[in-house]
Amino acid sequence: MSADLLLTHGYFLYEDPKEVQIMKPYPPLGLLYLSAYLKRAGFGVEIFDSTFAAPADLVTRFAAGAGGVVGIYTNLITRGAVLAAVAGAKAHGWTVVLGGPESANYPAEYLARGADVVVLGEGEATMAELLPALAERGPHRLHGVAGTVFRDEAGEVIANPERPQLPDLDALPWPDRAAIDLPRYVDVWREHHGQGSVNLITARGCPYRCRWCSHAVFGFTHRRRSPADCAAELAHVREVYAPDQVWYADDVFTIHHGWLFEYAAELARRGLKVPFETISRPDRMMKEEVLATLAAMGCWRIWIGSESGSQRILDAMERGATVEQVRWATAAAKRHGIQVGMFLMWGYEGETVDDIQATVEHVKRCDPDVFFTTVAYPIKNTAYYRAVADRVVAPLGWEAATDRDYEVRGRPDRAYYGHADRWLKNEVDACRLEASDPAGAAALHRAAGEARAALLAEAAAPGA
Ligand code: B12
Ligand code: SF4
Repeated sequence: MSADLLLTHGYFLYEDPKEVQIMKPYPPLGLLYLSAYLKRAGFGVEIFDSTFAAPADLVTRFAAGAGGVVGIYTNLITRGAVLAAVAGAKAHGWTVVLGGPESANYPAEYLARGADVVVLGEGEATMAELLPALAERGPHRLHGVAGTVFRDEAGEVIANPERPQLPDLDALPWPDRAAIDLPRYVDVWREHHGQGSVNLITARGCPYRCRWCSHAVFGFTHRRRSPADCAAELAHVREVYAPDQVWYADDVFTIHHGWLFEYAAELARRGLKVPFETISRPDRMMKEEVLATLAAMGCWRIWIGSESGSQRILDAMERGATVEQVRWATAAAKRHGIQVGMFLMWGYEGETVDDIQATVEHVKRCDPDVFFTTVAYPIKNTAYYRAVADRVVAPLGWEAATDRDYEVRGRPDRAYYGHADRWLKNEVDACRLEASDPAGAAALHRAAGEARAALLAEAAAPGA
């Protein structure tokens, strides 16, 4: 019997040379949650996991089972692939439902390009109501199905009321990992990094209001699972998939200290210590006990959104954290034997060369084990987007681009931030070499100086 629903996503790892180089794939947990929930509710669900597949394989799948319902996860990097999947599905008579953060930000655009329904917010309960509604009434008479946007018979876009969020995350079944080839992910990780990794999540939503961050799915709410349920899932993951580590995909893993201590105690009670990486905010790490607990639980690397070394810029972002907190948290993590990964952002509104200089000094001082930079991009429906909306320049048409490609008029061009990257990297590397290789360090300092000079020249004469 064919399934009631085919779930897929637009992330095709081998289509993206950068992703192939990084080779740290995780399956989209949202789809696995949907599958588990809907199966428990009695629906037949199949997942076409695109990660290791080619786009043509997905079209072949559409051709093989013409006329079903397909649900596609969307995020901003997969716009082109999702649009191609929508076209492929429609060509074979499928009804297309989209979910995830990207389609929530652009429902009308996706409906205009072939999607039948866009689900906003959490998908589990909405899909359980939508699937029978689609079967009974078709895609144009979905009035009253909360959490959906669709086109009526006259072609008008209808947005139904929001659906309340699930009150109890423990009532959800665990992600349906058995529906995909999860061991392949673990193997790929192990082959490329020596460690197999699996993702899981202990909470939904983040109440903070960093102006550039997308809250398209969970809003500004925050709900946690119980420590016992998370620990039981971790035990299950370890037993079935034997990963060398896990990734807690939470927005802010240490957001609730009371919960963290309880979870650590639950893991200790079960004798469960699985090494892990996760992300947090510096201000939610400002206790020696938090770092000690993370270390005891098996945290080997903590990622910190540091963003800028300039307090002025952190304040403009409404980050709600200080440069000093990042310094303390970084040093404290290292004291407890936890590596630090740092995320940094160039080009936020109002950033000057002095702010970039402050970031270079800050990273040198913190000396994280690894750091990544991005140039700020305005994601639709964020406070940052709204502030720069009249200056957003889309260099390509909507279909061909993503929110990451947006330029903000009046801001330096990409070459400028390329110089900022070289300035930062050379300066940090130089500092690391100073004691062991003074000549090497001097060469790197020179390279950093040249990058800084190029940045200043670019600022004076862009694109020259
Ligand atoms: C962990 C994570 C990562 C990890 C791992 C990704 C992974 N595959 O697990 C890493 C660090 C690699 C990462 C990278 C990036 N990420 Co990320 N990531 C997350 C994070 C924190 C958790 C994802 C998750 O597991 N959520 C839990 C599940 C349960 O939620 P969900 O996926 O939204 O699913 C629910 C609903 O959306 C809906 N749903 C989902 N799919 C479908 C499908 C259908 C048909 C339906 C009806 C409903 C539905 O129902 C689900 C259950 O309720 C989210 C933020 C967040 N809290 O969700 C950001 C987030 C998804 N990432 C984001 C971004 C921008 C990125 C990057 C582009 C960052 C960058 N500059 O490079 C890259 C892209 C990489 C990639 N290949 O996709 C943005 C996306 C914004 C947008 N509008 O698209 C988010 C929302 C963060 C943010 N707040 O801005 N990310
Ligand atoms: S950047 Fe992190 S802390 Fe800030 S709002 Fe987004 S998820 Fe929350």
